[in-house]
Amino acid sequence: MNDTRDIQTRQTIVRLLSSMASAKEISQYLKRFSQLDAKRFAVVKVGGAVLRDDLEALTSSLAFLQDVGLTPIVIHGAGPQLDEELSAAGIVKQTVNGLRVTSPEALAIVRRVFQSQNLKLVEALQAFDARATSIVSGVFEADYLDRDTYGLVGEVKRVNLAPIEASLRAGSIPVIASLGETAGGQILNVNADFAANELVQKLQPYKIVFLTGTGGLLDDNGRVIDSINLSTEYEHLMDQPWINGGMRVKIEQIKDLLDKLPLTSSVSITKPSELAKELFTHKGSGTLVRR
Ligand code: X2W
Repeated sequence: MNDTRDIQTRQTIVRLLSSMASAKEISQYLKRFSQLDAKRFAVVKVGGAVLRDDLEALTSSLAFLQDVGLTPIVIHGAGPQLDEELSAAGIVKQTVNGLRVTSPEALAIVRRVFQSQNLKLVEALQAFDARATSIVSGVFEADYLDRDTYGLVGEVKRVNLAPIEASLRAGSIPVIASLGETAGGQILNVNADFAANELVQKLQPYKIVFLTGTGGLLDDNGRVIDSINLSTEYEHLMDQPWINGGMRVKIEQIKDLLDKLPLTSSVSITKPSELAKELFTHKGSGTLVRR
């Protein structure tokens, strides 16, 4: 890190410290995170909408973590970008249970878009003087989910950590696209939340953060819900008419995920500009999901 950047970083830290919480509070978290095995710190899932609308905040928040000696593992989607590019190519969108039916001609576009979105984030991080490694293959071994229904869509069967571990050893942020590959070498389109869940189950990280455009789960007035406790509130929440389709799927997935994680792990949903606040303050930000 050069001197100017060093000073800028310190200034950023001081600004964050004074605006978010006491220095004592932040140091406590920093110490706890630093003591964890690098693989166990955090998995951050970035939705395609965040890459499109909030790249700068995302990049600076991730680079900040690296500045304080932490390396998050990033996995991203590209949903809105895929909608746009596929539609420009005249391919009509069809989804079943929230998953994109993917034909061979759509898959060619899916691969290209995933690669370009992945590079966009990696290059943005590097432009910020952060070290980041592009990983677009070799992590998710997959099988056809149901070829008749979905076409070239994958279900993750095995997660290969080798490329991620190599990146972490070099202190570089692994930036992973959610493409899968069959044993026979066929590339498949995998939903990024599903891929993130498989990755998290394998890594068992301390923090799991979903970065979304909404910055959390929203109540019926469109306000972010601070926290939900799934062991007591799940049934009640799912009965609410204002829980829409996308949110319903997300809550179901998070419940399923939390059941497979140690009690010390937590899942939260927030926006990129509040990532540091979420990680380093008692109050956190966005929606904390507990069980
Ligand atoms: C998703 C992959 C992208 C994704 C799709 O084609 O849209 C399937 O549906 P977000 O931005 O995280 O939603 N794949 C099979 O999940 O991106």
